[in-house]
Amino acid sequence: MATIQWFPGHMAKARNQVQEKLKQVDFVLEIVDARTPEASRNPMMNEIIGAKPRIMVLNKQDLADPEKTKQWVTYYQGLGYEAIAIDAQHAKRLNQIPTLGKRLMAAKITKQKSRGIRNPAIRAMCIGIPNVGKSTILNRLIKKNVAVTGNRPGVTKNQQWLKADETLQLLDTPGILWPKFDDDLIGKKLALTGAIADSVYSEDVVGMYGLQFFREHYQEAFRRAYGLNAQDLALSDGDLMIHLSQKNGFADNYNRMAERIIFDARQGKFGRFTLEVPGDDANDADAE
Ligand SMILES: Nc1nc2c(ncn2[C@@H]2O[C@H](COP(=O)(O)OP(=O)(O)O)[C@@H](O)[C@H]2O)c(=O)[nH]1
Ligand SMILES: [Mg+2]
Repeated sequence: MATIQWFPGHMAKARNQVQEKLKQVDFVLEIVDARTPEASRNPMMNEIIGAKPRIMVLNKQDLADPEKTKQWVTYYQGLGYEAIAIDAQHAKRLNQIPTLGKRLMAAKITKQKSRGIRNPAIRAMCIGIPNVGKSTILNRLIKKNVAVTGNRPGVTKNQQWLKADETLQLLDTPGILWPKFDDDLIGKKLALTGAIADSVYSEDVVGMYGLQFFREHYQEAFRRAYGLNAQDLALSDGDLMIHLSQKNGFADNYNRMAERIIFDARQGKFGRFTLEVPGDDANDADAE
């Protein structure tokens, strides 16, 4: 894959902005794509969030492999975070986020109550790379409860707080960090799931990654989707790409077949999938 630049200047700016906002919240909703939880995290996320309590939100669970999503939730809980898998477009599990937040902040809420504060408030912000669903989650969580609750003493910048419920307030703008896609494998995962723009990667490389991944990990779904027989599946990756290209009428235009594989993966033609499991990658930020 053509190396994609990861501009240190841009990163520093985004990081500073997020760190400024972090000072105003009690905890963080770190949003990741359940199909690729680690690749869809900024590698400096832990450093940036520091000791702030956090809820790992594995979004787009509707597209991910349910078994692997469970593994990820357990994995993040094992690291001491709250963790929940949701589908931002459906309210049911999403509505557990305020409950988790209150559990995470129980000590603070108790303290406020003991000081006579009748309606304790806890504050959070969403953080994540582009396209993981931050805006969708925020909008869903606040429903119609939009409310300006004014600035905190000592906070100079105008900051809007939105009410998820009587206790949980959310910063109106999510913190956006960039993925680190100068790593080949991370870049391919982000491209296949549509997290990065189609213009910044080579579809032949990403399509081949998809072919290799699905034939290895979701072989039955892949076989069925393309009507392959045992003989086809015995072909090398390269020969299988050629075969598929011809079978689909693209002749020797393999790039078009590669594009088709990417498209089909995103459309769910090979079923729900997850590209990584805990501990199988060098890009695992917590496993140093
Ligand atoms: N299938 C599915 N799509 C989602 C989910 N959450 C968000 N999306 C879609 O993902 C895309 C990016 O979402 P958005 O909220 O704009 O992401 P942001 O860049 O992090 O704010 C949009 O097309 C959403 O409709 C989800 O849970 N499941
Ligand atoms: Mg957004």
